[in-house]
Amino acid sequence: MTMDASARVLERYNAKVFKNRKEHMLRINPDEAQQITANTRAIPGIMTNRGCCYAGCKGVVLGPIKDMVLITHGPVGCGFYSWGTRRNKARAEEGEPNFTQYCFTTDLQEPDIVFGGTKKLKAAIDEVMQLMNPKTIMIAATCPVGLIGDDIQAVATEAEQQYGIRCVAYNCEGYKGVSQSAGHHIANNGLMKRVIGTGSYEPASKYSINILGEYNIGGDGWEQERILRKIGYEVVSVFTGDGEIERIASSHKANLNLVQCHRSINYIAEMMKIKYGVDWLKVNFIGLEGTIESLRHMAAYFGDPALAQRTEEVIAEELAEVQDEMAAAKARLDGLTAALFVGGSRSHHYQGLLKELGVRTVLAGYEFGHRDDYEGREVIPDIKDDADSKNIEHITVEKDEKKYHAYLTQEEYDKLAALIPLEKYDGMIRDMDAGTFVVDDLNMYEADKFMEVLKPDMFFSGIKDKYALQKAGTLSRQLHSYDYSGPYAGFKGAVQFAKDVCLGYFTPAWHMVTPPWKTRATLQGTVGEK
Ligand code: CFM
Ligand code: HCA
Repeated sequence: MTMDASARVLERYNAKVFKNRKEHMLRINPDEAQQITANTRAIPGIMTNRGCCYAGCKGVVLGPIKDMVLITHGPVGCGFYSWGTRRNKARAEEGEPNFTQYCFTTDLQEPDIVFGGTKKLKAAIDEVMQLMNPKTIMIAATCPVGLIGDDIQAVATEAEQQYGIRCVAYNCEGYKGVSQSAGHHIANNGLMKRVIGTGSYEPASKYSINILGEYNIGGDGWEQERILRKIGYEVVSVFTGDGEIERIASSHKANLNLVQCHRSINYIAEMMKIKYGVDWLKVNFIGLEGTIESLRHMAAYFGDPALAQRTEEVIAEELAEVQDEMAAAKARLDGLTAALFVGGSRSHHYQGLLKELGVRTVLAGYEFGHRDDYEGREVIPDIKDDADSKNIEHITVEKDEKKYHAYLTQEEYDKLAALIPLEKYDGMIRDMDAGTFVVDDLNMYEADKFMEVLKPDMFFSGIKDKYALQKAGTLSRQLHSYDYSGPYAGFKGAVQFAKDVCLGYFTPAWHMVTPPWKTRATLQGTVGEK
């Protein structure tokens, strides 16, 4: 394991691909301000792990909102394969609906592509109104809709007039941008323009907060809310795990925004800061240290000694409950190594929790992170680093009679930064050990090859590569879906994670698999030979 780990991975590429992929890899050197290429198009033919713009808009940001109907306007596969595959949990509020279990799609067929699909979309809205009678409908367009030019915005406006509901259409066609990230941006813009600021819910507490970028995967959001309520905070809304339209609509009345996943929702945090003056704080409720630090930062923000004291009481109480189990897990896992490859912030957030369990991260990367996720905000303002934004409508936010775009030029950014203190935060690179590797948009070939060279004891990734990695003899846990476990956030979540990693790592199954590199020099051939 040396400098040439990435060189060995790159050696099979032709000159053009070599040059491209080389810029997406680096070896951590804390003495340098390191830069990485990110948020650029994947090379055609490479088996990238990334998803599409529609996945980011419909699946990630809008999908978890439970009291609205979300119609996929496109061929049936887009709706079907994004149905129930992300583990954003939701339960209905008393007397209120939970539509997240359903799949609504217009099922576009060839004649619709030729003659237009808006008729089908209108019919779908009528049917939804008849069957479900929701107060809000959202529409998410997939690739062919953009290509044939269906005016989904007009259909939405018409539905609003006809039914007196809120109907928001998103042109989040899959091909837009370079990854899911463009879809996050489009979804954020729509929520800002059409939902936030329209609600009538009044927060009761002066310690009122929103949690942004928390999608309640495996119940993570519920665990965070439990801790925050115990301290005395009022959670006005969560974006968007187990989310409700009316609360999201009233979120501008909260006193502070917490940003858990920065990648998918920084746009809303920035826009709410500009438009409503709601400050935001970067938090990380993954890992004990992360959770404790985040809670202390929140108390410091509100500056009330009683709140700070209550925070310390809750921390002590929660820690006492989990400390023994964490120590026991650490005793078993200490000295192991891990690789992490997830979409965005999790590859960073989980490193702290792993460290608490004695597991060192030797390789980490994001599917679609931007440079600021790697390098930190001081290095480059995220808002301008938006290769995926070329096709995205930008919202204008007004401040002091001047107009700012939510997607700012450097000049606009500098002006605005002088006007309001924009948040700074560290990227992943700065938190990693010297000599470890960072790879952006890791592909299947590179994952195999890095496994061979770095031999991490466990690989945290997603469904696309989990079984290939596992058949190669290494524990692979899904950090997207938590392999149907969780929650992993907060104090209790940390213990659940520790237990799951122990169970996985110490299963006797590994003795029955021989990693390919033990029997041959390359990865070609059958897996599992003795
Ligand atoms: Fe944020 Fe997420 Fe992530 Fe993400 Fe995702 Fe996800 Fe993820 Mo999958 S919003 S960037 S687009 S933390 S769905 S809940 S697990 S890739 S690391
Ligand atoms: C998405 C959703 C996903 C996919 C997970 C995976 C999720 O990107 O469209 O590839 O295992 O978390 O459900 O990231």
